[in-house]
Order: sequence, then structure tokens, then C-alpha cells
Amino acid sequence: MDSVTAPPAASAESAAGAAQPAGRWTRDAILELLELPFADLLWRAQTVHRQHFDANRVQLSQLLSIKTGGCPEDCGYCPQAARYHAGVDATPLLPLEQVVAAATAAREAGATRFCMGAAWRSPKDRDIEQVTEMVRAVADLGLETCVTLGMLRDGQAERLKDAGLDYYNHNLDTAPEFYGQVTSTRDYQDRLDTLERVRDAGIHVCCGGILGMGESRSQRAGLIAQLAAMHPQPESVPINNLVRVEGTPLASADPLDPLEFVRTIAAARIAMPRSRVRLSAGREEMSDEMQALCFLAGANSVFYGEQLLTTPNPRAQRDRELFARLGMSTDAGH
Ligand code: SAM
Ligand code: DTB
Ligand code: SF4
Repeated sequence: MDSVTAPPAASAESAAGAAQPAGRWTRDAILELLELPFADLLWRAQTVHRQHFDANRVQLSQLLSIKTGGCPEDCGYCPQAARYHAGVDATPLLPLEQVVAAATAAREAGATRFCMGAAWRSPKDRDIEQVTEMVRAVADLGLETCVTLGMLRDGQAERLKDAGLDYYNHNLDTAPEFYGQVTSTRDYQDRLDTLERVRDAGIHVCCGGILGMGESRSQRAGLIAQLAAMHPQPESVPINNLVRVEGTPLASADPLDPLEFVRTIAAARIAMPRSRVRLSAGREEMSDEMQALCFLAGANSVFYGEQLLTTPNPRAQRDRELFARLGMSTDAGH
């Protein structure tokens, strides 16, 4: 490792050539990155990115809300929490045929991963049974599978793994000390416990957060440090820009400076060199130029298709035009 890529306190394990870099990216070390001159930070991120990925290639994941709204949790950013009035109607779990139809369309449009989200605090065993059928059917289409179902209990991750699940998404969302200001119906340790269950079951981990919730720069560094400290590091790291939905407590949060968002993507890339860093929610409000900077900073995946879970996302055609203008290709070769 040279001075560009080495974490500040690389452990003996990484020096010995472990598959996963085990350098200790402390919050202070991440903060130092975030405080670099913009060009220096982006150069470092590009250098790391190019050591591990084709910098002109982007992976496309398509989302589907398989169970929308009515959630008992109180996440301040989320339009699906039953207690807020964000105009989201609660619907039961989608029938299998509808899921298969959406996944087929996603594959036709060029997505390589299909992510199914449910507004549950924690799924019941009966729910898991139904989701495993969906996972099997989507995997049979040749797509990578991902689900995000809330907190898992003993044995549930194993059942999903047996069905062929590739990824489980469960976000840490923010720094530990800010978490309580965003959500009070569960704590950070609950999140870490589910992530451990997912990892122990042999499922790839998709774990990231949301920027623009009123957190400080140090708290953004704290989130990235938490993610980078996971061992192994998450294979996928979604970085969401808060979608400010009317009716949620965070509807009137001050928007984050777009360059600060780009900086945080760059820090994620440097601290997690082998992870897919996904430019996630919030693209609908981003300029093409900001998205281009995010790709330059090391983002190499997006949510694709005109809908996230309950909020809009750029249309596929518009994304394809953007990728063409940037000379980027996608994993599906489109
Ligand atoms: N209920 C499950 C859970 O909380 O883990 C799964 C679904 S939940 C909607 C998945 C993730 O979406 C959250 O962890 C959060 O990071 C993200 N999210 C939800 N609302 C958002 C918003 N308004 N803006 C950005 N990201 C959001
Ligand atoms: C993630 O980190 N972002 C996605 C996915 N994982 C599940 C969800 C974004 C949701 C944005 C708000 C909505 O559409 O409801
Ligand atoms: Fe429920 Fe997940 Fe939304 Fe929180 S983020 S309110 S747990 S759906």
C-alpha cells in the first residue's frame, strides 16, 4: 500500500495481506479526509477507486416496495411510519406474481440486482416464508437478490440464505450519538445485532446511511467510521441524501451542501476500497453535474428505475442518457 491508499493505522492483519483491509479508520481519520481540499480528496478517492474497480462502470439495483407503509417505528425521515401523515397508504404484502413481473421488467431495463423492501419493524416467521418464495423466484430470473425487512430474529437470516438471498440491506443511517435524535423505537445496538445475524448466516451485507438529517460533519465521519470498522466491511454501502417528505419530522431539514455530500462519498470510497458505494436516494433532486462528481468520488452503483420505495427516482431513460454522456457502461452491458 502506498501513502495514497493506506489507512492511517494499518493493523498487522492488513500488513500480512488479509483479503479485507483491516486498517482502523477512526472518526478523526475520516474527518481529516473530509477536511482536505476538494481536489486532493477526489484525487485520493479516484486513485483508490481505480485500484479496485473499472471507474467507468456502474451497477444498477432496482427497488420494489413489497409491503408499504403502516410501520410502527418512528424513524424521523421515513414516510412509511404509521404515526406520520405523509400520504402513504398501508398495503399488504404484494402477491408473488406482481413481484416477478416487476423483477422481469427491471432485468429487461438493465438492472442486475433486485431489492425488495418491507415496512416492518421485524418480520414474523410467516412473512419470512412468503419472502423466501419471492427470493427464489427473483433469483431464478438470474438477478442478484436483496431484501430489507427490518430487524431479524434467530434463524430468520438462515432461512433467507437457504432461499438463495444474496444481500440483506440494513442501514446504520448515522453516527451512534445522533441515532437517538432520528429514531427512538430501537437503538444502534439493535441494528448491529441484525447485521451480525446477516453476516453469520453467510449473506452479503448492504449497509449505509442517510446524509442531510441535520448531522454535523463529525457525525458524517462517525457514520463512515462505523461502516468501515465492520469486519468484513459491507459489500454494498448505500449513501442516501435525505428525501424530505412532507408530513415527516425531517421534512424541513436544511438541505446538505452538495459538495459535502460528494466529500462523504469520497471518504466512503477511501475507507471501504472494495465495497460498492451506491449513490442512493435523493438523485431526483441532484443535478447531472453533482451525480458526475459522485461517480468521480467513487460511487459505482445507483438505484435505477422511476421509483425508490415510496418516492420518485430519475427515469431509466434519463439515467441511460447520463451514463452515455459520461462514457459509463453498466454491469448488464447496456
Ligand atoms: N423497515 C426496514 C428498515 O428500516 O430497515 C426496511 C425499509 S427502510 C425504508 C430502508 C432504508 O431506507 C432506511 O434504513 C433508510 O436508510 C432509507 N430511507 C427511508 N426513508 C428515507 C428518506 N426519506 N430519505 C432517504 N433514505 C430513506
Ligand atoms: C437504502 O439505503 N435506500 C433505499 C433502500 N436502501 C431500501 C430506500 C430509500 C427510500 C427513500 C424513501 C422512499 O422512497 O420511501
Ligand atoms: Fe419503518 Fe423502516 Fe421506515 Fe423506519 S425506515 S419507519 S423501520 S419502514
